[in-house]
Amino acid sequence: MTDDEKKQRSYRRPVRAVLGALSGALAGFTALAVAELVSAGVRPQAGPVVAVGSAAIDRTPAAVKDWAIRNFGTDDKLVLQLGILAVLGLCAAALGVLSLRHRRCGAGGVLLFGAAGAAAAISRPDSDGLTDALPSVVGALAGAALLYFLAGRLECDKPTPDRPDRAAAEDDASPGPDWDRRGFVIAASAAAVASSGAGALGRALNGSSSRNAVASRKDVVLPFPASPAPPHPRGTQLRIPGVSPFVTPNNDFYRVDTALVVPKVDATTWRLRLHGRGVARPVTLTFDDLLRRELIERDITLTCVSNEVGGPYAGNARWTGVRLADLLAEYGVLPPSKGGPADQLVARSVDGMTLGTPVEDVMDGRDALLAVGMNGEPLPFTHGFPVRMVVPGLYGYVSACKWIQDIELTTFDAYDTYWVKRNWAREAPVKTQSRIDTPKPFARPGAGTVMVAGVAWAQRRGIDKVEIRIDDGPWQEARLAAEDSRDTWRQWSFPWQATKGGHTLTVRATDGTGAVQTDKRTRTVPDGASGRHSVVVTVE
Ligand SMILES: Nc1nc2c(c(=O)[nH]1)N[C@H]1C(S)=C(S)[C@@H](COP(=O)(O)O)O[C@H]1N2
Ligand SMILES: [Mo]
Repeated sequence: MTDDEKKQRSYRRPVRAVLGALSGALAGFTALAVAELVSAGVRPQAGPVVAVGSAAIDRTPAAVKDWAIRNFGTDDKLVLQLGILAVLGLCAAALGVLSLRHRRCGAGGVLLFGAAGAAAAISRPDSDGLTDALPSVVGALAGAALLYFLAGRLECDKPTPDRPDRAAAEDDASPGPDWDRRGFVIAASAAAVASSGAGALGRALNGSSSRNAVASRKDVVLPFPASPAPPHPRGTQLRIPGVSPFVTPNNDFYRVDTALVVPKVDATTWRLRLHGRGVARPVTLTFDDLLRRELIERDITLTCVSNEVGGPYAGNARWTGVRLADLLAEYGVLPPSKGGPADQLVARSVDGMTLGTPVEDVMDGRDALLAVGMNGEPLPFTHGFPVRMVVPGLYGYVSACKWIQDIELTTFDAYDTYWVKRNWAREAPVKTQSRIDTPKPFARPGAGTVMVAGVAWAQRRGIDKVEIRIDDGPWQEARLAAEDSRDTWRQWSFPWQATKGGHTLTVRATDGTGAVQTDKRTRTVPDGASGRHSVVVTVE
């Protein structure tokens, strides 16, 4: 072999590997595109990426979920999906390279991924059974067939000891002397075009299945509530830049759920089943049944158990809905304190989530709602359209079921809900918390009067006092904004005479029972973070 020939052979390897990787990636793309198209005929949620992503969410340890929420916030699902696609892309490329030597293994690998997707789809709590496997299976078959074919086009005679220089005899930097360049290019291009078409068609079809839901939401006219919320007292909203608005606009309202694809439920076909222990007359209600009932409107602050001290997962909205206690009573439910046999209300959503709420809390006189409206409009899809629960004083994961479709009366002994199975507490009343919204951490305000302001919450108990401490100084009382209700957060402000240098500002609240917010730091797991929020600033 001449030096030139050696050089050429060393080119061929990388070129071949690149073409192999490309075949793999293309096969992966085809598999996903075909799966997307098939999922349109089954259920959008049965598509492999959504199924695997949802299964991954279910199996994510609480600590990791917490970390994901902390770092990616509401983008956590986008990050997860991109992560899955990146991993799939790399694996597909690797299978492509593998198939250069072992065609069957490469194609078999694609089928294995399909099997994993199918298994994930079938194991979803909202799965319709075996048909949910179809998108993954059909997609994988298409991908495997394509890879097998493309790898065949790339096949060449490897140099063997008795024909050491055959491969080197070719004079271009192609994968091998016998590779079917024409066949490869034609097949690859055709597959790319066809897959793009199939994928786009699948996307469009999946989108149209949600069109009815969108239309049904547009058609909702919320009746005027029989019991409207009183207007906000004057002075609930401070005029201080940087403080969280008293009412959180729907678009800014935090979102925490496990739904990789936001469920789009058609209100006209939606049903709510109420059944279980102590339900004298089980019933199935329609959306119109709910709207025809007496509606109430209440301001309620919702908080997530995953909210860190000082974190953003709290929001305040004006909710419209049916008083859940009245509805339960009408169908014969008694709270445990009056001899009712059920102490847990399990709410199930269309996406298979389960949340367990103490029946006693729901029926103790607080305004637990089956909400249909949020800040004057039908619930946004992301916040549970058409109907969700809202229970003042309890963290969202034990009370605020979105996209609800089933209420079962049972006991805490008999059933553990989704997050309880994952080591979160069975019962989780909201802990008293306060947050400094302004100044922001590491701000550099000028010396003189600096307005320190924020919000504090202790739903059901209310906020009676907020205090601020500068460095290790004494606690000084902040000025409280007007209280709207015991179930809403309350703004506060403190004019601080700031002196030059670094300072630590700490806040603590006292709730309506006189209890001072603890300084004992705990993690969010199992029943919500405790401790006090501090902000470090440098006064210039
Ligand atoms: N169906 C469903 N409902 C759900 C959840 C969920 O994952 N799925 N998450 C709960 C949690 S943990 C919280 S804090 C609230 C958040 O409601 P939001 O997204 O409207 O703010 O919804 C609750 N309801
Ligand atoms: Mo939550």
